[in-house]
Amino acid sequence: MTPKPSALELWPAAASAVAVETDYLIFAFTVLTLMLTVPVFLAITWFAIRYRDGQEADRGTGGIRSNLIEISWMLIPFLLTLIFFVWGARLFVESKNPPPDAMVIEAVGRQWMWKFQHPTGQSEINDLHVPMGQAIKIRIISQDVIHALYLPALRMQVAALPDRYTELWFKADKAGTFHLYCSEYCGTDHSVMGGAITILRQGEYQDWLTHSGAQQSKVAAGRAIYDAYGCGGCHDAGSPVKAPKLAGLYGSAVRLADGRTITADEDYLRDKIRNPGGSRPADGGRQVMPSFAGVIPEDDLGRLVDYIKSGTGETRLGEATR
Ligand code: HEC
Ligand SMILES: [Cu+2]
Repeated sequence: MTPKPSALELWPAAASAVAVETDYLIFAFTVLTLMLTVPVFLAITWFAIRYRDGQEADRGTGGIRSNLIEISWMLIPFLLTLIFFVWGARLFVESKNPPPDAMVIEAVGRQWMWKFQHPTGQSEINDLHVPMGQAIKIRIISQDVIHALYLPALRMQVAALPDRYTELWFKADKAGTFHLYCSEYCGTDHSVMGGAITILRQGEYQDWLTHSGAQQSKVAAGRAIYDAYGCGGCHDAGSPVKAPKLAGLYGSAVRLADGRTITADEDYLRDKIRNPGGSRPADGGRQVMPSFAGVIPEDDLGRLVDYIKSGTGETRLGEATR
């Protein structure tokens, strides 16, 4: 149920406070730019006519020489444009910093579709349903080439990169169905890679979740993948392989063999699963872990990472020898 493309959509609907503010910013900046350039163009045109070759006109300087004028024509436009720097920077920083309680939706882009997964396990393709009035963070990755998730009604866009998570967040305040696009040329069917984002009222979102058949919980889904690929054979307690334990790994500081210390974030977990020979932990023991690059599909990899992340809490991640 993709919304009909209505004419040119130069000014699409705005479905969040940030979207409305972005519009104000662009509008105000356009007006300022016009105020600063139109007089210059008019003056150029007027002078070109008035003082053209052969025209009898007084070409003397008029004797006006004022520092006040010189300084103010530079200082006033400078201060005016500085307002937009501060305003724009504030919006930018805000758009890069999701509130910690944001609901996380996973998105995987691939040729040529978007796959979304809700925190409760439901997933959908090319359609995205979100609740209104709640901060939502979309964590994005690509399974192949570079894509970009573009949500015009929220004035938000972010690249989906292979091998690296990016994110985008918003708080919608207007119910409705709006466009969702891939805005990075990504191959033959790029033009049809997209769908619709539907913003629902809280109750409706709960209904939607129920009707979309709550699948197994995300953690359970991750556990199933962990079992399917035999991770526990090395990482669980009692395994003969002295593989590092994964419980509590997420968010902890890992000392690497090359002396650096990094925080085990999502990218690190993902990298280790795909390329265990890469950044090696100092106390990893013998490197016998096989690479799972190209073996575990991207959405399963996301679930696996989530499972390891959850290991700080309630789940029974392999407690192992280290
Ligand atoms: C054959 C044994 C084996 C299997 C199977 C295995 N691993 Fe490993 N894993 C290891 C070893 C050994 C290390 C330490 C690697 C090093 O020192 O670089 C490791 C390291 C890791 C790390 C980094 C740990 C740290 O402390 O920095 C993660 C994350 C990880 N494995 C996840 C997985 C997942 C998920 C699976 C299943 C898809 C898996 N492993 C399957 C042996 C294994
Ligand atoms: Cu694409």
